[in-house]
Amino acid sequence: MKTISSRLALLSGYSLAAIMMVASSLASASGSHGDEHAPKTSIGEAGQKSDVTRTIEITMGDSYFEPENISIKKGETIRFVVKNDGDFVHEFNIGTAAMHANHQKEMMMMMEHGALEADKINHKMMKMDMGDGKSMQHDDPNSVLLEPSKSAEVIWKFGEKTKLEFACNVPGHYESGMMGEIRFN
Ligand SMILES: [Cu+2]
Repeated sequence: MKTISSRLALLSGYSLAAIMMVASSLASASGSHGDEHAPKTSIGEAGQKSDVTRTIEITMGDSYFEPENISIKKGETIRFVVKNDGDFVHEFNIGTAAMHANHQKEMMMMMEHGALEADKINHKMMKMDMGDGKSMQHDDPNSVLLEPSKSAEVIWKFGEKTKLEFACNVPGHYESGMMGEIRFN
């Protein structure tokens, strides 16, 4: 649901996210890193077009997903057709809560480096070598990052029953409610 309060929450989300970043880095320094390095098989894998059994349309707004939650079966290959109907950049990302938390830190860095702005993606900067042979480019098969009015597909094969979420990890958005449960049934 698009409400005035969710928009306000989004606008203040950037400074809030900065504070939360500090809090989470302190927490991870003293605690465990969770399952951020868990094998991909725990969340599933990139799916093949020929295995798709169902299409789920996902609409992203400022700052919500429609539908709010989704239900899938283990082993199912789903084609997600994701559309950004909002005025800001949004992400659709399949993962565990720990993976999302980790990715939020990366996205905060992208924003600090100017690779990601509130309403646009700086594609040139995304491709830049970060010094370790890696770039900030988003080409992971479990996610898509979209500018306003853009749409894209994610084909994903789910594995065994796990606790999964779909989420937007643009700074401030997850906290504003841009996450939903992926329920296995
Ligand atoms: Cu978002």
